[in-house]
Amino acid sequence: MISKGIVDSYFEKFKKILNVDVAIVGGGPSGLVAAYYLAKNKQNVVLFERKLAPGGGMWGGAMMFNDIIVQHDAIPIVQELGISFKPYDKGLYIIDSVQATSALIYHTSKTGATLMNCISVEDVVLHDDKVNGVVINWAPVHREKMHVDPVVVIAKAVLDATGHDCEVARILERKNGIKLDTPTGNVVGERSMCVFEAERTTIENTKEIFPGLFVSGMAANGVNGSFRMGPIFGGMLLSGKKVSEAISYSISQLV
Ligand code: 48F
Repeated sequence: MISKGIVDSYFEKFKKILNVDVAIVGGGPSGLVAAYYLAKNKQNVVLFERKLAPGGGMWGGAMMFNDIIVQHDAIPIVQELGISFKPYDKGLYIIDSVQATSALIYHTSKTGATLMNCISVEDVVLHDDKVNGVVINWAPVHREKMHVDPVVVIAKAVLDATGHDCEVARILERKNGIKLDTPTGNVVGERSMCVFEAERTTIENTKEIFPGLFVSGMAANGVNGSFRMGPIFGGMLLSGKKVSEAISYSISQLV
């Protein structure tokens, strides 16, 4: 009886995410914030995270010292999510990384986004020269290198929020010989650490890089050849919010 309840409920959820407005790949801070605002804006959104726990690089603070820094500009998002913060220096605030990450996950789910953990995105769906979905499989299938065919999820827009690896953009480029909206037309790859410059460009680089494919967070800097920034998270939060607005607008323009 208990197992039946879980199986019935899970497959009900699974059926609902087979055709969505937005499919987000990666449950780090930028992907979670994007999912939160898209769900708040009544989009049907699913987020795929290959690990057991969403949260990406936010849990661990700096070298496992579990506090993070957020800039003044991102404090309205922090307040909206009910996360505690304390002033530190010149427009910078300190936040407990475990409280921040769990709050993000909780509010994203509670607002109506569907979070699917333990699932990896291994490819995109290309139709009429536009990305219109993702190809998924169980994360352990990939880890064990099992030869098992995947399942397809159709989406009006796809977000690559996979962090430093920019996995979705790399797959799209490698398999299809297409040009991305980046300085070289390819995934340029991230540069070394340059904290405040990287924070600024994270937001600047947050955009649609190919019809139907958007990038946020560290993936936005990675595809565009910008710097990394370490345990400062304002750019990630603002990037997630910015991309949610770009995606909502793009969907509103579809006939
Ligand atoms: O790296 P990550 O936290 O992404 P982000 O939102 O934030 C970056 C910061 O955490 C930090 C930083 C600081 O400011 O530089 O690194 O850009 O989270 C990315 C998530 O995507 C998952 C991965 O497990 C991680 O949780 N992921 C990556 N590739 C896939 C994936 C995939 N193909 N399918 C599913 N999940």
